[in-house]
Amino acid sequence: MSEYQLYCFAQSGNAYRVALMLNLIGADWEPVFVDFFGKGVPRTPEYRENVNEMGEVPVLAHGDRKLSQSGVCLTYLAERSGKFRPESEDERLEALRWIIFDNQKLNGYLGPYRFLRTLARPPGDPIVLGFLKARIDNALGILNKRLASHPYILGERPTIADLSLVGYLYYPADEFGFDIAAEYPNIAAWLERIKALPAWKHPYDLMPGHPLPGR
Ligand SMILES: N[C@@H](CCC(=O)N[C@@H](CS)C(=O)NCC(=O)O)C(=O)O
Repeated sequence: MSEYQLYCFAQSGNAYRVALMLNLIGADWEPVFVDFFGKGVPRTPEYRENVNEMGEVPVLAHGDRKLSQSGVCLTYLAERSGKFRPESEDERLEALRWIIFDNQKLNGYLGPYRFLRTLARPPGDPIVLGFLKARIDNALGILNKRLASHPYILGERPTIADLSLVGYLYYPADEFGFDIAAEYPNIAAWLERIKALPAWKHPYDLMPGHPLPGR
């Protein structure tokens, strides 16, 4: 068995953050497929009892530990590997600030937006989609402005803040109905910088479950 197991599925940008980190640090890891769309596994009592009481993916298993919340998983891997780690107290606080912003306001809206627009059956209410899109545009504008003066979120090198923020941003534009890279040039350049890191992989090449059966 590999050292790390990641409970995940290909369409989850929340899980992609951790899968990407594991790959970039060269960890010995394997995915554990969670059937989210077919069997709704995270909603089952067994999953909540044995894997994650919060009913979410990702979960990072390491020995006796089962960690959830991608920001916690990224922090754990950064502490253990020394890679993508914010170093000073100021850097740690700054990384945490961007990870919380990301989880709540950027990918925290972008993931549900894509889900309701493209993956849910039936699709979401247009009024809800419109609300989410306005919040997403605001958050992407904030990120694009930050990246005008910073090659990476904290400065000159990539950290877990970057790996959190890329969560959903490599998925195909047609899944969102708008092209983030085309609309936000600083985000586009930053995505290319991260994509150039050795061992970078696309979410659909890193995690199981793509394409969805029958789609
Ligand atoms: N803030 C969490 C979000 C995790 C999350 O919402 N994961 C989705 C899958 S992409 C999920 O499991 N949703 C099930 C639910 O909310 O009931 C993280 O970063 O890990």
